[in-house]
Amino acid sequence: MSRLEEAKKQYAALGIDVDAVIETLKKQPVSLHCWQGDDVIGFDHDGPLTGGIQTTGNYPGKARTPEELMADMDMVISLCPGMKKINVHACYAIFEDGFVDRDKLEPKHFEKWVQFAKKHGMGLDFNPTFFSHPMADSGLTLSSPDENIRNFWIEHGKACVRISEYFAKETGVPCVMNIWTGDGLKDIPADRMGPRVRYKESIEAILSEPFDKNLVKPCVESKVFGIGVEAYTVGSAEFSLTFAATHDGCLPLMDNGHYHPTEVVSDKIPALLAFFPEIALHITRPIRWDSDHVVLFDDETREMAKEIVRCDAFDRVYMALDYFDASINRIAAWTVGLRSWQKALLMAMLTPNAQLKELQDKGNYTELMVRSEEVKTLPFGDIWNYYCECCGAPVDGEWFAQVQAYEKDVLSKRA
Ligand code: RNT
Ligand code: ZN
Repeated sequence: MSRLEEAKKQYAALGIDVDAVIETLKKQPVSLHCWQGDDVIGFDHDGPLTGGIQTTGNYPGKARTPEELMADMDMVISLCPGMKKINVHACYAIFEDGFVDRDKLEPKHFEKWVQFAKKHGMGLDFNPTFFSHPMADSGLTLSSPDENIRNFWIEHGKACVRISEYFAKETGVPCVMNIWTGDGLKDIPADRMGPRVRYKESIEAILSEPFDKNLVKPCVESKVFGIGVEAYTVGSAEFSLTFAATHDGCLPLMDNGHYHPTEVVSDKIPALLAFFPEIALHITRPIRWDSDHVVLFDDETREMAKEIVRCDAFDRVYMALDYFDASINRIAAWTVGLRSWQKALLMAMLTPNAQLKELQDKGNYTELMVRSEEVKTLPFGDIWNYYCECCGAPVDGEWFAQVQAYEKDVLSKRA
């Protein structure tokens, strides 16, 4: 018996049909963020990354043009199993007939992204970019006390709603449009509520732009703090969650880098699913602060995946990656993160969840611990390799050589 057959047999003994798992998993879209390829810069400005987020490192080979970025994404897509979507930020607009500012963006500025998504048969997600722009220099955008600034960003948000709907219509896949701003203050505020009320009204103004709720899925992403915004974040967890809960069609988006260090998003997923029809995730790896490190196959990543699977919520959770590491080969960073999330999902599905739940419900906590521990050493690696093969993706041990060759032939030539 081959290793694969032996492994399948072991899972079958636990009531798990490996082939059925693979058939299901390979149809679940994971949104691949375009911003790992160029350190969250984009194509619409020359200035630095702002908004309380930062990339560190200057590993050679970052993408400088849409063509380079898309070529790099082609590579990542080919190296990872599973279905993908492409996640684009508004600052990645491509101007072929002249620059326009963010409040004037149109679908045509993203036509190349649509072509790229269509080439791969994928959907697109979208994000207004409320940072890295002169109108964001005060640190406040949608919550600014300056009406001109607020209106500029509201117009940007509305333009993004229209672009999101265009994405959905073109690709035939709903577009998740995530609203995140770095709005906040470095030091103790004298007014915590004023900015939040303005933020609320601004998001409401953006969402007053007409759109089809089946095509565009607006989200609000919360955050606990940012660099230079240590004392106060306008879009806190309570703000964002309550906004989503009180605005029909708006989803909460949890980024697992955006909570206090002992909080875990794995525990928040089922809490939100008890109330919201749909939720969205940014999957990242926090270290001490919102560090946006590359996702690994670590305990909390696995726990988050488990909750999606155990809650039977693939059709209710929009999964997107969000990290940016400029200190290592960016293609490898992207690939490790996406493969890790795929591993976590596969392992979650290769867990006898129904049996473990029954042990919990019967109060059989001793056996629950024993069985949960035994699952950890099942021959997961054989099934992972099989899943990669089924998806036409390289197995572990085979893909990195391709990245090294690409670095030598392509990335190292980018001055
Ligand atoms: C920042 C948020 C946000 C960004 C992207 C680029 O802390 O996580 O989602 O990472 O919009
Ligand atoms: Zn995020």
